[in-house]
Amino acid sequence: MPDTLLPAPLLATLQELLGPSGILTEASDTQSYCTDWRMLYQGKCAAVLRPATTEACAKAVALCVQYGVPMVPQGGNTSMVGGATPDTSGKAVVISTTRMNRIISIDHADLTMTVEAGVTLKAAQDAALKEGLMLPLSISSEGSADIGGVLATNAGGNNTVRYGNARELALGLEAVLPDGSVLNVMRKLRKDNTGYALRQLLIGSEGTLGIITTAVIQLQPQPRSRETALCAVPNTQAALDLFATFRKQDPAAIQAFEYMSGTSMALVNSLIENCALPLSEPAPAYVLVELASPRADDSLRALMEETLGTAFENGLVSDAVLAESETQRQTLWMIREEHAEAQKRAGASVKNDVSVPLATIPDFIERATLACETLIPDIRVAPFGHIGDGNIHFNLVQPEGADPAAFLAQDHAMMDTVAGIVRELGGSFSAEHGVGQLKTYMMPSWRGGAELDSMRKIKAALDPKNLMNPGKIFPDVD
Ligand code: FAD
Ligand code: 2HG
Ligand code: ZN
Repeated sequence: MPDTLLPAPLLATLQELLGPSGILTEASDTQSYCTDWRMLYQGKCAAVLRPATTEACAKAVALCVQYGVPMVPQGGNTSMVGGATPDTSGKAVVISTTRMNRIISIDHADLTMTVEAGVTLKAAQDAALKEGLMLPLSISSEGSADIGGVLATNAGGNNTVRYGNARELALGLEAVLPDGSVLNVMRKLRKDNTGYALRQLLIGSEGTLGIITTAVIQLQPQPRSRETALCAVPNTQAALDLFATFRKQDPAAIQAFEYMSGTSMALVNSLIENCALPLSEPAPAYVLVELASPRADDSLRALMEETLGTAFENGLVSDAVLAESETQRQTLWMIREEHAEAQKRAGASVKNDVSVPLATIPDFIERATLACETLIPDIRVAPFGHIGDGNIHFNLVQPEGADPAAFLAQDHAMMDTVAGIVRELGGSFSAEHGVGQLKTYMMPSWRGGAELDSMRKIKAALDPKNLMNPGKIFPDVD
């Protein structure tokens, strides 16, 4: 007998519908789907359903609704907020999109890609690259994160500063709604003001309003020149001033503008292989700036060198290294992209994925650092992030040698301390990773009144039985 809480008739019907590789019930097979990337949540599920088509997905959802079985949509399972992890009851099924993994077409006239939800972001980027195009969304987890997950979380990342979040890139969408019906808004139109933009409701809904199965993604021409530099800066204000300087010179050339604190960089340098600091000495903070252009001339190099030259003279930059080859560029990017992994290796950490108005970032970092160091002496305050978007990952790493569980027991105290300052500055406690289950407790105090009320009404209208990813975004009971 399989190890599952699913009613026998439902199990039999699902097995017939999905085939042998379309349903997993043994705990040894389902375990990895029930734990998040950070290992913060250890859930359980009755089964993992792996439909290979939208039609099979829709039928599976309708069956689950008929039997009252909760469903947890899952893509690459890289959520930073426990969004794709089931609870511990063992009653839910995880619905994984990994077998819906076809790149359907690339359209050179409209510059779009039509792609199924289970394609990894990296595979989609590579397919665009092969055709001389670019899918302009870049996140460190792109090798595992799927198109469906990226849209469901409205992911941001390194190129948001130029191209926007996932939301801005999705022109069309197909999704299985919580009653098993299929919403097909697979249009590739830039202008389409015909009633509500329902695709935008699904984007960023974190699996609570349905399962995204296919999407039309906006592409861009592949840049023909790129310049990348890692700069040491004396403080956060200098990082921000450097951003303003580049923006003044040529706002359209800024492809990425990333911030890394000295503390977070030191963790990368010491804990990740092949990520030594490529500068002569450590600095209080760093910036990774990338410029890109559709032109293949030297103008970008001149822009980078002239702007950094002036920044040296003005004291905004104390040292810098420019990538002289694609390999060097990738090494600089690896140093930036390994911050999450380095912090994972450093022990327990509490993540504050916040955004604040740009001008307030230095004040935010200074005040939040002081407040957290007062709360937990020896805490390692290790912020980094997408400073050009005002998005700082204000991450707090446990004191060296401390007990991880004791540190995590204070997570709400740390998150509330940081969020209090973010609120005063007019920011958001959830910038790009979503609310998931980690931050549901914050929703009533941050999104009260008509805003939370409207969200609940939309949820109740589409999912009256609360079966689609329950316990995510808002607490089931306040
Ligand atoms: P999952 O983790 O599987 O799911 C995430 C949420 O989406 C869950 O609520 C789930 O229920 C829902 N979901 C998944 N697939 C679907 C679907 N097809 N339909 C409906 N709902 C669905 N995020 C950023 O924004 N920017 C970054 O720079 C970034 N960097 C990261 C770096 C690392 C190392 C890691 C581990 C994570 C990072 N993330 C980042 C967070 C994460 O990768 C993103 O949230 C990503 O978009 C999740 O994609 P996924 O396929 O892994 O989704
Ligand atoms: C990044 O920007 C990701 O690298 C991960 O969003 C952030 O680890 C984090 O908190
Ligand atoms: Zn990020």
